[in-house]
Amino acid sequence: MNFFFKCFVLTLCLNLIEGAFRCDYNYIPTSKSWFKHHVMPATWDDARTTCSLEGATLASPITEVLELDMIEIIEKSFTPETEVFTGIHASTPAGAFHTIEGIPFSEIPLTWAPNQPDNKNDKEKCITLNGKGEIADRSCEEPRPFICYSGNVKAKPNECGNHDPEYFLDKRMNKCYKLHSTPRNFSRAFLACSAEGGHLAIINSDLEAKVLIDLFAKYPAKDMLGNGAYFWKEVAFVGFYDWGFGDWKTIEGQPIMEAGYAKFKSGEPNNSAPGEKCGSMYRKGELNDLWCDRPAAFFCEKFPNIPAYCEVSSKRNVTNS
Ligand SMILES: *[C@@H]1O[C@H](CO)[C@@H](O)[C@H](O)[C@H]1NC(C)=O
Ligand SMILES: *[C@@H]1O[C@H](CO)[C@@H](O)[C@H](O)[C@H]1NC(C)=O
Ligand SMILES: *[C@@H]1O[C@H](CO)[C@@H](O)[C@H](O)[C@H]1NC(C)=O
Ligand SMILES: [Ca+2]
Ligand SMILES: [Ca+2]
Ligand SMILES: [Ca+2]
Repeated sequence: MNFFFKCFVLTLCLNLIEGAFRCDYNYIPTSKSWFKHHVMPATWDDARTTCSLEGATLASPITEVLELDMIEIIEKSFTPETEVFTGIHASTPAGAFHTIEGIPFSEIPLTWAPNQPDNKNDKEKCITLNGKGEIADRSCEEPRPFICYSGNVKAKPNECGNHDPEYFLDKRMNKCYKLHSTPRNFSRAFLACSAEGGHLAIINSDLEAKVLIDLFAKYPAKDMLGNGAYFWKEVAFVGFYDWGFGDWKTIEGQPIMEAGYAKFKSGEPNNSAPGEKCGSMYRKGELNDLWCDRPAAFFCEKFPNIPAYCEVSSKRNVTNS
């Protein structure tokens, strides 16, 4: 009788998904986090923005494991002396030093570099970390390399390959689109779309113009936050600009006529003072020239599978007895 109650010991080897994130990030098992180092130096605000648009956060050494991972990345990718921006800053109206996640400085175990902090010229509101594990207070405006980080995300990406509910897959074009209703100037709009794995939308057909018109209609002016005197809500940047004197080409250098859509509103382009060189679209789909340095809403376009998503799995033994 005992025989039937004898235990079976069965060891199964299971592949468990530990997490998934965009493939341009590397997974480091010690902190169970995803990292990407940006070699091109940027101001602190641009670094913070870039990480955020990539769906991540400007990395701060908030725990010892995270700090060790950051140090290793700095040593491998830069030099031990290189200082990267961390997410620790005092550049907001709130003043006191804290991480982007809101963790106060006093709760993070850190070692200052020699002679730091000195708040030189009362202008050093951002904290850097070097490959020796030392931090320093530095100007937020002086460009530096930086590291973006994401904790372990297990949720499956949406059909546009990210976790941004504002991106939607248009079945007619088989492309993903987003209207950014937080205004940016043209260069920052360009940056935002590429950080998301796409580009400023290039209108290649009447049908694609219709897709953008429909999307614009979902964002009535009254629902867009911001003072109308600074943020004109009837137009949004798209991917073309004036490469010379009225040489309207897409951001990829193709004349807009050849790209497939060149319907300017009557009276446009009018090169309104002090000069308009950047491409935008009115709510009804007609094109317009717009001031590059003034913030406006903007359209991004991307392939659903870019950036690619990578899964990491670990082997675990499950014992049944
Ligand atoms: C010229 O274009 C600007 C926007 O780009 C617009 O505000 C202005 O009304 C236009 N002027 C005329 C005369 O159409
Ligand atoms: C665009 O905006 C950023 C900050 O958001 C600013 O640093 C940059 O100088 C602006 N560019 C232009 C051409 O105005
Ligand atoms: C699982 O079992 C195999 C074979 O018995 C062993 O080699 C491996 O180290 C085990 N892995 C874990 C995570 O326990
Ligand atoms: Ca300093
Ligand atoms: Ca297109
Ligand atoms: Ca104009």
